[in-house]
Amino acid sequence: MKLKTYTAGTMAQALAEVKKDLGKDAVILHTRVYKQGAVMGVGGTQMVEITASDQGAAMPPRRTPPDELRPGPAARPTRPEPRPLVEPKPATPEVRVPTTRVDVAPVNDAALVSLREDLAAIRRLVGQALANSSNPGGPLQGPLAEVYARLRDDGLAPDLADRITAAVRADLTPQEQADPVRVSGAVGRRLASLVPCVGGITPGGRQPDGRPLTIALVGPTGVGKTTTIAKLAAAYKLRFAKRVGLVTCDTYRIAAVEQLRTYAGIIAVPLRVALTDADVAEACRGLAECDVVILDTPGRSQHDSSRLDELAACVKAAAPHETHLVLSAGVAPPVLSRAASLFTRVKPDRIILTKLDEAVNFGPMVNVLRDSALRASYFTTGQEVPDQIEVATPGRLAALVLGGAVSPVTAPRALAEAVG
Ligand SMILES: Nc1nc2c(ncn2[C@@H]2O[C@H](COP(=O)(O)OP(=O)(O)OP(=O)(O)O)[C@@H](O)[C@H]2O)c(=O)[nH]1
Ligand SMILES: [Mg+2]
Repeated sequence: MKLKTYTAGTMAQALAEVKKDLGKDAVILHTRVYKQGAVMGVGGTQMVEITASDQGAAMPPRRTPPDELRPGPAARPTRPEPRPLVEPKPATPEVRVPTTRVDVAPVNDAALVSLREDLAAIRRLVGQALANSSNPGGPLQGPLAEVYARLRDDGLAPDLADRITAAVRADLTPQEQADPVRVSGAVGRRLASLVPCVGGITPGGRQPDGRPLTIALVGPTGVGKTTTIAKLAAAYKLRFAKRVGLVTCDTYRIAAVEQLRTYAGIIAVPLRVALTDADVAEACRGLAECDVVILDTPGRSQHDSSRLDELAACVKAAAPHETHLVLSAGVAPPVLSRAASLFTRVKPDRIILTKLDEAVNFGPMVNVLRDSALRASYFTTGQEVPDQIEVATPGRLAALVLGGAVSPVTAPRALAEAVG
């Protein structure tokens, strides 16, 4: 199967390239529109990227799984399948799903250009309407209106967007407000000032109470707690040469202990498994010679309040110096804020945002930090251990809200290399 990516200035040009290269039976697997050369989401040239395959017809038919194999409501979301441009009809087990084909010709270039211009105009109008409806200083104009629309598009709370644009309007002269680069720079700085961050990895070692630095990670199921613990343990041990010990009280699933045991083995750090709260306290005492002790906890549904109380008791038994609430940036904004509010029972004092690489919008993360009054400690940007974790910084999240890339090219260096 031939799989290729095509880039062009318009959808029509990109489709024509696909057709020329792969023929008219080409199957579009993914399309993306992005701005090249944009400064924090402003300006730049719009580009269209298409990923296509030449063998749509060779793809096996999708079958509907029997009921017992279907994921239940608690199952983790799977990665989205390539989105066809034409949705196939619902399948039954007996019926073969027709292969999705895209007829790439004929394409009316002029119509597409005009459609794109109309969409851009609508976007500008909506941005201006939103800005005008709530801005006490009168209608926003030009680049400031455009950035305002971008902030709201990205899910930033209206009051925060208003506050930022009002401050920028007061900071810049009318001439400066006409300059997109100045405006996006000023908005980025104002936005960053709303992102509270811890600002560095806490040095391990004996704390004032005579115990090793003890860190607990708590959060909903599947957000990346165990993976992040492995990344932190590796950073403390490999980068800072600290003696690290791990404790887990996630004994509800055998696989959970095995997952952490595997990481502990690779990083070569001791692991203690605790069945009860008393075991947790005992395990921490047993690791008193370490510089850093990290507690892994079972994922808890935010809807299960009795289990949240159990979790709080388990964390209390470890008496951590830091309790990080781990939240996945890949979930819908209401889920994110509900989790943040319900986990207050466990008394977290900082937030780790994971799966930035899967996030669609970043504004909701700024909202959550503001609403929870907690500081961000780390961001994680992928599954790889020990990389793809970084110290959370205000500028990084602000740049993401304004359209920056999560990609490792622009990301700060991995924790294991960057700080120390
Ligand atoms: N894309 C992406 N995946 C991640 C990231 N961090 C962890 N994961 C993946 O998320 C999945 C769940 O990770 P775990 O570390 O097991 O999550 P957990 O919170 O310990 O899960 P439970 O113990 O079941 O509650 C795994 O497939 C990880 O590889 C990240 O930053 N980005
Ligand atoms: Mg886990």
